[in-house]
Amino acid sequence: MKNALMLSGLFAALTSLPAHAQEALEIVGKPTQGKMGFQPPATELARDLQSLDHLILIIITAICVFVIALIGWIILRYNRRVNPTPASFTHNTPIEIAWTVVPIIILVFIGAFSLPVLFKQQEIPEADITIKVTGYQWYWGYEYVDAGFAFDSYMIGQPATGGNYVLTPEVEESLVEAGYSRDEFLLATDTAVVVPVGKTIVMNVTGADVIHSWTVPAFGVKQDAVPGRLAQLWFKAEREGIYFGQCSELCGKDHAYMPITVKVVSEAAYEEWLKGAIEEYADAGTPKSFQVASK
Ligand SMILES: [Cu+2]
Repeated sequence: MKNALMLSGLFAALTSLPAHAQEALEIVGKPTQGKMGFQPPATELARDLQSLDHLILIIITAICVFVIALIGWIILRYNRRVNPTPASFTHNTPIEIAWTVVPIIILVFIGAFSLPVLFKQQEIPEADITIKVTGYQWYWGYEYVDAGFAFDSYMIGQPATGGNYVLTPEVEESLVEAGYSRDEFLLATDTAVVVPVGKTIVMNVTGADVIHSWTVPAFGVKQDAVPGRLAQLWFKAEREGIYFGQCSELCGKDHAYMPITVKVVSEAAYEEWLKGAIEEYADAGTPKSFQVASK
């Protein structure tokens, strides 16, 4: 028994080597307590989405100010005291034309900026790396299609990793061991999607049981994972770091506990990780149990 323990410890130590390649990674894509706004964009898609959001925010603010000013003006200028004999006309053709045409112009203007962003998301470019992601109740499975291996990814602290959804000292220890801190509880997973910086990643997204949604805010991607369908999304991360996401389609009782961790690393670190991962996962198919070795 002791020997077996020692052996498994040794195995864990050896096979966790690939993870070392990304240990110094900065955590970039993460929600921040008490902050508003977006996470720092790490892809062109996220930048486009955020500028579109800013543009629309300006437009809707202007519309709201205009409408509130109109209401204020009417309250002050046309109340019963100030204006005892109201006008009795019911039509005003120029105004009716204006309030039809002006919104059309505003919508076409918004469309001119939003549709190109939508098309950019939806037109999937040629992939440098293809990953199939499957949503399960309640974790994600990843398959590196070109390299022929697959692994599952559980939130650190959920039952499959020996936790009970509570930040106990043991869970905190697991977090630290995997290179995170207690702040990343509910975000960090035991295994991470590792991708090289500056490469086009195409994710084929599906669900195994119910609808999930694979979302990483800093990448500007969100795609429903629907059982029986294969949807696609793409991203090209521009900055090395760790990025967190969440399942974003209510999928059952543990929906809140199936986060997403993506590590964007240098090409050399990716190659190194890939070698280790191929060895570690090649024969495993899609592992269904938590593996100590796969932090
Ligand atoms: Cu979910």
